[in-house]
Amino acid sequence: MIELSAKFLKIFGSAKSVAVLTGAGLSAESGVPTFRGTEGLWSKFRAEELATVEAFLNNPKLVWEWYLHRRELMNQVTPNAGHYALAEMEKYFEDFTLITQNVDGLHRAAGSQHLLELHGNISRNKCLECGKPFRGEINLESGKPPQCECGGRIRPDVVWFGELLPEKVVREAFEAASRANLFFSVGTSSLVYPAAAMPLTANRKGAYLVEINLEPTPLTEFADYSLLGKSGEILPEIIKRLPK
Ligand code: BJW
Ligand code: ZN
Repeated sequence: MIELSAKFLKIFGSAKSVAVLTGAGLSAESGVPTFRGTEGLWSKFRAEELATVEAFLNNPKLVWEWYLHRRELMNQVTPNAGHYALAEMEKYFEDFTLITQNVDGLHRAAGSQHLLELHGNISRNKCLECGKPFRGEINLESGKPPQCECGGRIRPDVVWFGELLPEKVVREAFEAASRANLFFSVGTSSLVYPAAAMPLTANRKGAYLVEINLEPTPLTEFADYSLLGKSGEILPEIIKRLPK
């Protein structure tokens, strides 16, 4: 049983508007590797080598191999107790927004409805030039990824460094952060913007800010309440304390 502060429980029990931002740490207990850290995806490859348009243009085959490898992995994993707890939390509040940086689709699989995917979704493909969705097979045997009818190269529908996030999604996320009474930041290193600005916006507009992470992050000093530990253990404990 995890000790939870009385102040937090009071706010949790009376909040009308709740927003949650999640990162790779939430899916770690499902077996999806995080990005940073010694076990992270980028301990072998540097981000700039793979998660930019330049990297894709320089070596589309390498970038596609990395994404197909991760897609394969993500096809085999299932939501964990943290994903299910957030899907459950949604039912208790009049206004609830789940904002995720994750591209793995696990929140949807767990049943979350009001979900904003900031960095896209790894299961989709689109054209690099015209943005049109592509539903065909990705076959790398020829050494060249498929092309769109416009001649553009097909790429994963995720957001790389230096690219703009989907406009409507970001706008709705900042709106949800601005009106929240309570904001949770869960399993994210709080290093990547604009996502990292969302908890700060919420806090500046008056939300009580809770951080759940294995370790302190640059956000921790701004949090009203920091819970150190696994999100798959802490979130279910929090849900148990909701008034019936
Ligand atoms: C657990 C746990 C458990 C583990 N329980 N916890 C200088 C200053 C400010 C900004 C910039 C700057 N220079 C450039 C920028 C902008 C840039 C940026 O933020 N860079 C920073 C790194 C400095 N941002 C962008 O480029 C964004 N676009 C943009 O800003 O457009 C405007 C613009 C245009 C042109 C120029 C400049 C600006 C786009 C960002 C796109 C991010 N894309 C990625 C890849 C997605 C595709 C893919 O999956 O391959 O998104 S990067 C990667 O990082 C991925 C993630 O969503 C994102 C965040 O990572 P996350 O989720 O926080 O994971 P980790 O691994 O970092 O952390 C995991 C955490 O979990 C850790 O803290 C663990 O402790 C914890 N944990 N197990 C609880 N069980
Ligand atoms: Zn196209």
